[in-house]
Amino acid sequence: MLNNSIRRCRDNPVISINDVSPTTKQMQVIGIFNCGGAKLNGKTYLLCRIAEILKSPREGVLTVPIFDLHGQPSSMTFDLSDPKFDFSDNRVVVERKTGKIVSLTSFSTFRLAVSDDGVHFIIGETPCMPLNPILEEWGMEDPRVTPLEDQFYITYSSVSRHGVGVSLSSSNDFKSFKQIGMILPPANKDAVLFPEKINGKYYLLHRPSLGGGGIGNSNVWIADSSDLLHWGNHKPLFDCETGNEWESQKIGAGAPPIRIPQGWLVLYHGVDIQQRYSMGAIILDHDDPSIILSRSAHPILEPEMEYETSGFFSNTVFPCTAFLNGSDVVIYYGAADKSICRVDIPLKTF
Ligand code: MAN
Repeated sequence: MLNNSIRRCRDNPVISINDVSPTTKQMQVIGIFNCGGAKLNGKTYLLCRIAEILKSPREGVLTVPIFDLHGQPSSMTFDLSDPKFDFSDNRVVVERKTGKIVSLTSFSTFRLAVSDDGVHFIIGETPCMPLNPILEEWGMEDPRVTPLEDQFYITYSSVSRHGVGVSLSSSNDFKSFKQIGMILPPANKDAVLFPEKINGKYYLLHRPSLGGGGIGNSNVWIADSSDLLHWGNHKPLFDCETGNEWESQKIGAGAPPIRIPQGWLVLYHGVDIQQRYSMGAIILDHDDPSIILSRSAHPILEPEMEYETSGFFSNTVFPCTAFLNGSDVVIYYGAADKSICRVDIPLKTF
């Protein structure tokens, strides 16, 4: 059901494939979507994930850019009719015999988008963040940006044959970036940093991907650190076993927490059994963020518009950025792993 209090931007998608140039002439952009964002000098900066493939010489062939073991640009080619592989999940190539993911179907890097009004963006023509060819052999994904002390910290997924882990970089101007390194090894993703120290410690939400070994679910955990590099005191914080169908498969933190009068507001994504991604919210205690004060029973944003229900991975809304703007929360989200959209939601909705 469309909720009247939420206002999707009339210009949605605010950023789409047509706005982006491929990294090289041989590449083709297939999506610009999940983005971390920050405000700086009155402008909105979005670090956007772009997914690319290599143009194929013929129909029925998929060529994915990767880095080889020596850190040199390379590629993997698959015949889409090859019975050895299962291509039914658009995002990955699965070897039928072992059930293992042997490749992604695209390679992701980050582009910077800048706007004066939060709706019209100018997008950089080349990837803006350096890449670690070993840890990011298969790309870098889903950035979240947290303003903290005098820096912007970027948490993101580093993807390689070794798995998906969480890396950290920093910048103070979005022109140069410092790679800090992997802070949580595989399998982990969807990490968001709190924008303030709490009782002298840094806090992080993260999502270990469990379930593969048959024990546990993909739930959201909390950890703390005194230096941003070494994380400990890991505790499960909230889970997907709520009885709510829309978040029954897995959940992951979305945008970095924002301080509202009631506590820390955290937007997250919940996934149902049909792999439909919706957005929920949770409020954590200001002084002890391991205390949950309230949680949405129903999704606050669901895939309903055509640009959300149909795309590279259809039926997906994936928030990674939220700003307070007067009495509204402005959210940027990836729509169907294809484009970037904006929605404004009154704070009172939460
Ligand atoms: C995973 C991640 C996201 C992606 C969703 C939907 O959670 O890879 O980047 O947006 O799936 O495909």
